[in-house]
Amino acid sequence: MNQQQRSILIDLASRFPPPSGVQFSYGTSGFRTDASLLESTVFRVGILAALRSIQTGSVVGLMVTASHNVVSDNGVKVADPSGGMLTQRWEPFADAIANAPDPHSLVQVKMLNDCNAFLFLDYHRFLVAVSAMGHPNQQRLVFVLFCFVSFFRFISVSFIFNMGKEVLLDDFVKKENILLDGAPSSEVLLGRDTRPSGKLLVSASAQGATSIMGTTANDMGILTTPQLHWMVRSKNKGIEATKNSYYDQLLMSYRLLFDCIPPGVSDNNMFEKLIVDCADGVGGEEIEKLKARLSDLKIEARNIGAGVLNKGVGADFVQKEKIVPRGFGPSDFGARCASLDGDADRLVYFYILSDSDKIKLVDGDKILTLFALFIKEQLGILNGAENVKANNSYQPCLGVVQTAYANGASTDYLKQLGLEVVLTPTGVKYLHEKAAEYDIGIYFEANGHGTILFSETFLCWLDTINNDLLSTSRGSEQQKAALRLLATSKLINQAVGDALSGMLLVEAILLHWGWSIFRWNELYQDLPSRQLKVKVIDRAAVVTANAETLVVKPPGIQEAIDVETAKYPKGRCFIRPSGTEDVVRVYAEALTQEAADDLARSAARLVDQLLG
Ligand code: G16
Repeated sequence: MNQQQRSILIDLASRFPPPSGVQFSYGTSGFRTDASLLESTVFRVGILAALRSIQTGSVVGLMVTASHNVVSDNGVKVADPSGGMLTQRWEPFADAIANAPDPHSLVQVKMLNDCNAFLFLDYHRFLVAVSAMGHPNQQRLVFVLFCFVSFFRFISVSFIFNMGKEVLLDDFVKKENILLDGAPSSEVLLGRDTRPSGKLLVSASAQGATSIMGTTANDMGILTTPQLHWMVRSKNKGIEATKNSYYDQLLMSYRLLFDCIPPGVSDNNMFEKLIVDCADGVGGEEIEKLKARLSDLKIEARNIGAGVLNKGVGADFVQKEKIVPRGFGPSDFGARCASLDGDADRLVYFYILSDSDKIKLVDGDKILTLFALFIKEQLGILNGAENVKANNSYQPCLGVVQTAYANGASTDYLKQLGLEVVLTPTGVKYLHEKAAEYDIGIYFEANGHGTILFSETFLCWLDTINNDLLSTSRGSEQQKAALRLLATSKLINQAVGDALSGMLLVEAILLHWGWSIFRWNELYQDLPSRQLKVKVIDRAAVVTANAETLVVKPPGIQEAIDVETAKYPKGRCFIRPSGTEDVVRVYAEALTQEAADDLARSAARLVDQLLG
């Protein structure tokens, strides 16, 4: 790093001092905490995003959002050039840069100052000694001795200090082979949700990104998290990265699916409107844009921004509390409803049960199941085609990825369908990585965060099959199956879970089969479950293994949970530290709601006794 770059960084970084006594950690989905503590962090993540852009020679994204958290929180995460989450290899660097105590510790060798302090001490002692001596020979002797002592002290002090300390950015840049001098221009796309703190934080992150010479920061304004991820991916593929092109792609592929609906399918569902709870977040404005261009689906958007973000509304609230969100009531009984979260990367469906504030939740597991059934059906139809039979050396591999939160009934159902089901720890970054190992990988968290990934190999194969079928049996069910799969790969966000694109795919599939939300929900019956959160002094004290199904630390707690779980038929229970809130989460499942509630409460008590 050259001197000019170093001084720009020190100068700018000193305008964003970190708050004292706060330890930041790049959690499940980036850094998240009270917005008032985040300025230095977003500035530094701006630096990180610029370095990642230089290293990869590609556009990188930076999103300021705290998604489902309360409105006073905010957060920041980085979208890698693929449009997915920041490579996990860089997370320790993200932690280190966010926690560096002062601007100098980012780029300067602090230990030299310490060495100077030692030398100053020596010089002071030397003057005192010389002034106490009368004879010049004695003075010369003291002078020579001073030089020796100082020299050895300098060497040893430098060595000792250098051993433990690092020049954070310099060392990282070297280790990651990032060529700062003469690097090609780099670009960071910035986005934010509707939180009031967002504007200031985006400005700080832009200053961080542009503090790395040659980097441009492009503010895309207020948008959904998945839109930013989509734009990063598109821009790096040479596709226009605007909201308009995002909607063009979504609407074109939805239309294609709509046009491929098999003849004779009941259209009962077609004219029923879908009511969407937008969590008073960014989804409100975006769904209005979608509605304006969507003629084949009636949507009524509620909670579009006038109320408090995520308060009594949104996908997280609906999924955890299983009660009617604000703005919905008995008059909506029987309607097909959906909820987005604050930054519109999660989607759940629900319907209102009569005479109560209770809802029937149709969660991420059910969305996954719907998608899996649809894909499986299209692959089955395609397999019947002569061209495919003739060239059956390639058998696309379909896999499903869930977390421990997946309802046991959903996992059983998916396995009965003959699908390969894998569990990963919570966090899209883990599920996405696993799903990318398949030709078609479907991943969903029960909370509604997920998507379908299609491999390049599969898409090339599909293109060839579609072209063959076009010339031999255009308009056949087989060719339509190929088209449906191609359209699905364009409709569903390939970068990250996306409530808007997921919602359009759900709607297209329901239309395809002529299914109501009730029919969809009947696929299997969820086991009753309960989720709780417990405030603890240090959530990091809980360490888990086996995709978070087992507590390794603190000792004894897993055994105690096992004893409790054994009391309930079909009982299942686990605890894990949240990566987005300062809590330990508890999940329990059992044969009855009462049993699931009891089990969750017992586990929460255990957590409270040991860690609260
Ligand atoms: C983020 C992650 C999700 C995760 C959720 C809750 O969602 O993207 O993968 O399930 O946090 O995580 P935790 O239980 O660790 O707090 P979002 O929608 O808040 O960005």
